[in-house]
Amino acid sequence: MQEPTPKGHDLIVDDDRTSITVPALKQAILDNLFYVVGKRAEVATDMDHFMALAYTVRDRILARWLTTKGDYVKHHMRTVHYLSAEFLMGPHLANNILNLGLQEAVRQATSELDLDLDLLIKQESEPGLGNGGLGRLAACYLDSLATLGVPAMGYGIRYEYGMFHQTIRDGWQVELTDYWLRYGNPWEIRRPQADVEVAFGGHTQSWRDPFGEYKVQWIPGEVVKGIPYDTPILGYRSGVANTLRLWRSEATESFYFERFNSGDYEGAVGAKVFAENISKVLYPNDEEIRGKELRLQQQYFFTSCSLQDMIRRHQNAGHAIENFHELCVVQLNDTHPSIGVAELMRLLIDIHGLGWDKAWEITSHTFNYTNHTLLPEALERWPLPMFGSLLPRHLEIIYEINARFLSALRERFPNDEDRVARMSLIDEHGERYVRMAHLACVGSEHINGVARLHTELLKSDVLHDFYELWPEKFINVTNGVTPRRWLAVSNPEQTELMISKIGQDWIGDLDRVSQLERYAEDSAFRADWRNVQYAVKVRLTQYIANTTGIAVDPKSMFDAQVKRIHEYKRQHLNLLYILTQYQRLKKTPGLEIPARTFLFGGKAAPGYFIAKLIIKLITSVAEVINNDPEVNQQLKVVFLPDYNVTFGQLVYPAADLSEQISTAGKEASGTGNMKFAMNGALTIGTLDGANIEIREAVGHENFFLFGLTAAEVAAKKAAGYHPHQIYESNGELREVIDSIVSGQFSRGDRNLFRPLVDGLLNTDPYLLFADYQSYVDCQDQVGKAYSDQEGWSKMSIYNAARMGRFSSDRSIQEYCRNIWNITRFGVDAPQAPAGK
Ligand code: Z57
Repeated sequence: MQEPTPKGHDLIVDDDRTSITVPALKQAILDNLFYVVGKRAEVATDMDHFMALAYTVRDRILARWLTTKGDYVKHHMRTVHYLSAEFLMGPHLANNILNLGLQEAVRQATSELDLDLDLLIKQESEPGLGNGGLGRLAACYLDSLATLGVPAMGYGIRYEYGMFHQTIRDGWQVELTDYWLRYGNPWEIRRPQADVEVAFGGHTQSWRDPFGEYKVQWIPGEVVKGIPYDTPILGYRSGVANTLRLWRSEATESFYFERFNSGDYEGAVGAKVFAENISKVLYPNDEEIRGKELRLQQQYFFTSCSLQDMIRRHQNAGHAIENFHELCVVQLNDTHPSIGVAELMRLLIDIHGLGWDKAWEITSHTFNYTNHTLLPEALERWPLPMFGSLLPRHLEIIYEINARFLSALRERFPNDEDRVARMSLIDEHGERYVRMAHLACVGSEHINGVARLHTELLKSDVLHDFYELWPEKFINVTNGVTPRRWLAVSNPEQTELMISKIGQDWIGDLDRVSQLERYAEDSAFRADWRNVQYAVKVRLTQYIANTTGIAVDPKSMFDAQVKRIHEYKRQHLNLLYILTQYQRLKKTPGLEIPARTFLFGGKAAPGYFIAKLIIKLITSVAEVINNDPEVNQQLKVVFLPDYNVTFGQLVYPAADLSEQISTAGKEASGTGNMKFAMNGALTIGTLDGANIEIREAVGHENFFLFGLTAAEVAAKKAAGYHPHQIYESNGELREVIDSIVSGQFSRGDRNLFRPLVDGLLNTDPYLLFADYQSYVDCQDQVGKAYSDQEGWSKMSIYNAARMGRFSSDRSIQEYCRNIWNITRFGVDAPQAPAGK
């Protein structure tokens, strides 16, 4: 090894840990393998080589990371703090290599070492610290924040066990735990010196101080420690690396030893278990929160850690607490961190000695709230007794916020006690609850929905009272996804073809993909486009064969629905069409329809029986159809187990058709819809969430629309909806339903799918029957359109070329301008070194 180069003030020095030449990278991989992993090359496994490469890449991030941090402090930059209970980052290695501009150099270096880069990339187990859309959105936003050079930090929980792994046994979902840290995590750095304490339980005491001021002290029952683990988040060739800071809960030595030394061994062990449980496991429920106390502990834990950390860093940088909101802005990702409103008040008043009014001025100018759902069951409420025993001081503060809020409300709307009861932070109808969305609304400067329709429905419906009171707080920011991970990393074949025509600037500025439009009319390009699509489908075909043993034909249309399994997303509507086609083929053998492979992927919440039954129905239908020689040349059905980010990177590029078929008014935005379309898939979808805006962008003629609108859905429900009548009057639907009930897909068991079918016949809350005919007709049109390959390719290219608006870079620019009031970014960022 060469002597280390002496380091000056500039952290970016060209030595064996920062140089990006191929010989230096080779040397660094070997060096890390020996000194960090502790293995000789002769005996090293693929995992060892992955680790060595990951450390090599991390070394090249560190100077950027520390420089970025220093710059934010030095220039007193207003900083975004994105608080989220979930960050679904996906594997880091390939993304970091891309963002550093090291793709070619690393490929060369590994190949000269006789290592297979793609194999090494596959070794990384993904940090599955999220359920679905909400957690993945947070990850895309971190990517864009760093790319745009926005001073920002992500704050969350370092769950020891992330999203469960799904296996399929006998057609049913079975959950396995995800111990993602088993082989170590090369990307994170533990920072024990930045730990904080978080209290729970106990009671409060109040008194008057010598000046007659009312003071409160919280005497907690338990105290735990939060230890931060930091992961660098690189921008795409921006030279910036922001921080994702995740908190791990541990026992405080003092609390433990106090009990231990006084002979209370059980108490000591109990305190340790209590503390360590908090960051142990991610709740695997998407869109439904039941009032579990551990979940509230998790929310308070990471929110308190993060706010204390923000205050400490603010003060360490030499700023007065009174200016907190000028330098620190907080984005609440759903209501999960909304306890932060009460916690910041507590910290400012009880710990930092501010008066109520000043504390409220700071708090209400710090927070902003993003709502992600219209489903009533997903709006968080905590039973008052539980809340009060876990967070007694916060309940007092919430009462005081509420008292002031309601008295202002009564002034504005006199003699309207119904309104007061509807808007109160406390739900008093029967059992009492704390309403977290109301706390978030009252404590936030801005409230935003995640797609145009969603924001309109928030204003007209779910948060209508708050909109009437504070119309200026409401704003829409349509979601976006990062083109780095979802195109450049996951679809290198299409990326290369695009670069050959329009260069590579679009990766950092997706509006520029519009340059691709003119190639839609170029038949030679369309042929190239189809060849690329075919190659990507072959990749997925091999993966499907290896994991499920099912042989699918890459020449068939790949029709994909990958997302959490939920009734409102209507995977079972997709099934109704598959069964319709099955019945048609059985009746008319040789019927001309283009061959289709239906791909499903997604996890069901472990306690969500109907969702699990939908998986069982998919796998049961798959078994019958795939093994029926009369139809299996034209129809294949595949359920891909353990759908996750890594797997999404394989599926989005390979799909021809994207299923976005939620009941209108139920999907807040959707983001998978964007990933598919960017990769050139056409969408079959309802006028729901961001589908509406995607359809506008790509052109109505390049989108397969069906179904009722949100307004029609509401009207139909109001008028009295009778699914049974539709069943009676629609012959094809009746045959399909009858075939499920007959036991044809359950080895004669007529009861297995009864709960699902009965739900549809009796109530059908998500209106599958109402949309059935429209969906079937639309799917038939899709089939026809696919037979015209030239026409299909045109539509596909127009989709890919018109998705610029759905880059998360655009979303983040809107947040900066309209919500965070951040104007200074990019310009202060150090420049990336040259290199592709
Ligand atoms: C979640 O993934 C979403 C909303 C929630 O309230 C919870 Br809890 C989890 C999703 C929405 O369902 C999607 O429509 C949306 O695209 C995504 O959040 C990101 O905004």
